[in-house]
Amino acid sequence: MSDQQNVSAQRLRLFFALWPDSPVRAELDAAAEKLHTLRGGRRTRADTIHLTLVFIGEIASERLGDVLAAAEGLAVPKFDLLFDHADCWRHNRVAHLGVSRTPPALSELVRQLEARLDAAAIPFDRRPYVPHITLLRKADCSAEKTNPALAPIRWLARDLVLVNSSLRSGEALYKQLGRWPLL
Ligand code: 2AM
Repeated sequence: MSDQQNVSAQRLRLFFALWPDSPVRAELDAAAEKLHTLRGGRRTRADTIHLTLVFIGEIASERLGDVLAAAEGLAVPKFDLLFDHADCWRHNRVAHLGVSRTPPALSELVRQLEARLDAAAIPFDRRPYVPHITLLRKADCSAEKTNPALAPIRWLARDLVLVNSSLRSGEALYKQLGRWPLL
């Protein structure tokens, strides 16, 4: 196979996300530690904690330019997120933080991204959007364990990122390929 064919055969695994700054990351990681004490499982590494906006998944590398273009010039203001509770999904054993109130600007951001991806014929995961931050996988989500009370964590979302995820030695490796400020 020629180099050119080799490059064009490459696949990426992409998603749009919000990435916390370090003070918020530290708060989220402290919540993960507390949850881990209760539910065990595998903690999300602090530097990979994020909030997914739209999951695109596997896509040919030639389409990267179209994905980057989809995030240009979005008309969404900065917004506040308040992660005010922990929960555990039994179907996939994911322990996470959630919001009681989804800010309209977050819904609008996801809506605009999805519309842009649709317009560019880029497939993505269309499950209804449930904002959550995964902190533990393979957690013990049995009902007799009560979720710990957590001090609400405030996160001011200022920008979004496009991330490529790959596996290296069994560990998720996330690389940011683009960053766009909110208004
Ligand atoms: P999760 O934390 O609930 O698994 C990278 O995999 C990110 O994309 C994770 O935050 C993951 O959410 C999210 N994601 C959304 N849909 C996904 C899918 N169909 N497959 C894998 N990850 C998905």
